[in-house]
Amino acid sequence: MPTRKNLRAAYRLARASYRDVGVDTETAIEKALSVPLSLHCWQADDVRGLESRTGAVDSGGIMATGGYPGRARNGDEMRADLDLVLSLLPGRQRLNLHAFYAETGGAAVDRDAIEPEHFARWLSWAKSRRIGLDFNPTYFAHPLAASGFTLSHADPAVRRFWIAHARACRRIAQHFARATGTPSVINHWVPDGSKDSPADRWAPRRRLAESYDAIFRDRAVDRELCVDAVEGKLFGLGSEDYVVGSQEFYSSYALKHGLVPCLDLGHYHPTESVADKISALMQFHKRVLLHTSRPVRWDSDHVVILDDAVRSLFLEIARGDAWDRVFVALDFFDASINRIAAYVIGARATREGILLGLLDPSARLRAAELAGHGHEKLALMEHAKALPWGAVWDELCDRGGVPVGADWLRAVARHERDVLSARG
Ligand code: RNT
Ligand code: ZN
Repeated sequence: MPTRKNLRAAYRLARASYRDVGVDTETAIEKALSVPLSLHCWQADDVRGLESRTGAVDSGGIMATGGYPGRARNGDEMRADLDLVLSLLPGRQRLNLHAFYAETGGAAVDRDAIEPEHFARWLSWAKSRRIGLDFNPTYFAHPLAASGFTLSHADPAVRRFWIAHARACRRIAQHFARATGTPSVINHWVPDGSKDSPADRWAPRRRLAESYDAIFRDRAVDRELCVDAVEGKLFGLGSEDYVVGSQEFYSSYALKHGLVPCLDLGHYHPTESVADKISALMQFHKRVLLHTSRPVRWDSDHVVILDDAVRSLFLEIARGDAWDRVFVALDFFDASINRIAAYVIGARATREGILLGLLDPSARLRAAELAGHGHEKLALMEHAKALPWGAVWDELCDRGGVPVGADWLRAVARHERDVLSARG
């Protein structure tokens, strides 16, 4: 572990290097610490949920693989793990809940009947930690999702069930917003689609739009408090040929209805750049929701690392100075490694990406480009890669009051020995 004196010395030098290219590291650190990251609760338990029924039903297009010991088995264990995670992350965090983490005290409450009271324990935990809550209807892992269709199902009774679920969820999100004093982002993702060439691509999309119309018609929900986002994708497990809620469907629907499009780093063709979509979508959309994830050959939801996709995504947000127009949320699940470490790695990598975006010498680069000096722009871009950002990141962690470097691993090892090893 570096001494505080060495950390400070390294930071001073780094600060000077950045000053040379016109970047103020102090401003960057302050801004990078202030961007809220919404931590997905579902890494803690491998996306199983807390309903007694789950396990037997199809996972619905997503899958956590691996058998590392220590998975959280109930809400209390999840919250205990999340407490440790929060203590190791610099900056502001939120918690992102899924509806099937309702705690009903053993009572069978189906998803169309959930109420704010079923999230009372999550809410009081969040309030005592002073963090905001985001939310997601759970349109998967349920018998009425087993066909692969939910809001776009051909049977009106099935659609009605999921519409009722979504309406219940929006009221819960609004309740969270009022109770925590911060708007709740609610993200709608449905697994709907087919494995093989459907005979009809039209009707499910018409039904999906109609179902959403019925959901968002609810006048009892204030859209300032409950911020609705919609997430499309290219394909999923069991929906390889056709996804009803595709990118075109959702960006158009969101634009027409003033909703927030959600872009997940794992939801596109491997050669598509999500970063490039930002400046296009944001000409028209006021805000976007970003799911940081890592697709390895497919939408595998690996733990986020500081890869090119993450870096270029936040570079675009920084260059467009769009921080007030994005919501950043994590979305990955890996059951093959320590789950607390998975959170810390993914959340730190996301915030590192944010810091790196803020440290970009964009003004210089733009000036070189405008002057027609392409060679100078390219040379500066290459130079920027070699600037000592690691020292700035260490300084950020230190100011954020959390372990520097990989020192957090010690706390994770202790927790594994004292807490996780006792879990069956
Ligand atoms: C699935 C979407 C969605 C889910 C979560 C659990 O492909 O990315 O965001 O991962 O709702
Ligand atoms: Zn996602």
